[in-house]
Amino acid sequence: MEKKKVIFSGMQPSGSLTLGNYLGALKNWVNLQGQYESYYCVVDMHAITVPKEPKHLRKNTLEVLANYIAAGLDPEQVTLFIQSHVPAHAELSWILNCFSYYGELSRMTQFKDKSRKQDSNAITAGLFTYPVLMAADILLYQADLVPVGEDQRQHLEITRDIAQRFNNRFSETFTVPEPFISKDVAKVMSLQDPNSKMSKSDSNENAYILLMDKPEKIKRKFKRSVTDSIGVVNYTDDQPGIKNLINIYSKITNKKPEEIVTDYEGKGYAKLKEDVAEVVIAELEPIQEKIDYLLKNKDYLEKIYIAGAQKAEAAAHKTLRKVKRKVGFIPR
Ligand code: AQP
Repeated sequence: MEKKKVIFSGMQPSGSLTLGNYLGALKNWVNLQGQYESYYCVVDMHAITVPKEPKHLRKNTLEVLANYIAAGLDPEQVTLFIQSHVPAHAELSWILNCFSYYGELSRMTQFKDKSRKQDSNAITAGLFTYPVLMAADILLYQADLVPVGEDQRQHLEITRDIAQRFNNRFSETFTVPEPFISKDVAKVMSLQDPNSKMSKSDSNENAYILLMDKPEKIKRKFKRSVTDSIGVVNYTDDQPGIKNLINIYSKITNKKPEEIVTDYEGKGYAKLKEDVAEVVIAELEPIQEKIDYLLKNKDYLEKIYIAGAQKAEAAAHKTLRKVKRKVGFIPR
């Protein structure tokens, strides 16, 4: 039997998951399960690259795991685990740090964006080397494919560069992964600034929809979403707020943007906002019921992440042993 291709991806528990995380990545992961050997991780080590309250980190880590399962990831079919439970991620990350360059890391858009939001004295080395830890996450599992949103394409490129550099310096060690970006999902943008992506760590809670937001909150956030003064529903870059609402609507209903524009001819923005809220609420309702159930059953979540870490650790160790030998570390 042909060996299944390997998939790895993860999300940060930097908050609870947003509609952007769901439409941009998680929904795609669910569609792919079964066809691949899949590892999905809650990347808590990435989440501490910016200041984070320990009690919030603990809460968000379990929430993200619950969100994964509630959205449809099946722990019987995929390996679900918490990054810090598998120390090989930190170990490989250090080694890869020594094969990554200051120049290439300085060009990362996410670093530039996130460091702009921090006090310049509070930008950590961890934030700077974030893409190297991400490379370690992926390369440890010899992943063939990494399903992420469009916003992560640049980090995937650096992962490929690091893998190729290491393979060229020593010998074939890492599978060079391909990004797996669903074509029909543009970035989901902030509801308050439609030129920036929707992010769970945004300081303005009206900017994002959380998978856990209750219907009234979802309606309110869409109602307040920033649009423009043109007043006609069009799918164009000149109307980024409306374009974002159409993208969300389209992704959930599978209707083409042009069809949606036709449906809203002569109707105002208020109607579009109401309808987008309705389809989002309907999509999230069954997921929310499961999230509530899972968060009341922490023992079950614990069983999942313990079993997941054991499986992940076995695969990760194989790669790490090889890497250590190649760089010249003496085995114990
Ligand atoms: N707005 C988005 N549109 C489409 N895809 C998105 N993703 C995130 N936001 C959007 C995808 O979700 C996955 C999770 O990535 P992450 O949690 O590791 O970090 P991130 O990309 O930095 O996500 P956030 O929500 O913006 O977190 P914070 O606020 O902490 O930075 C990735 O596959 C990403 O592409």
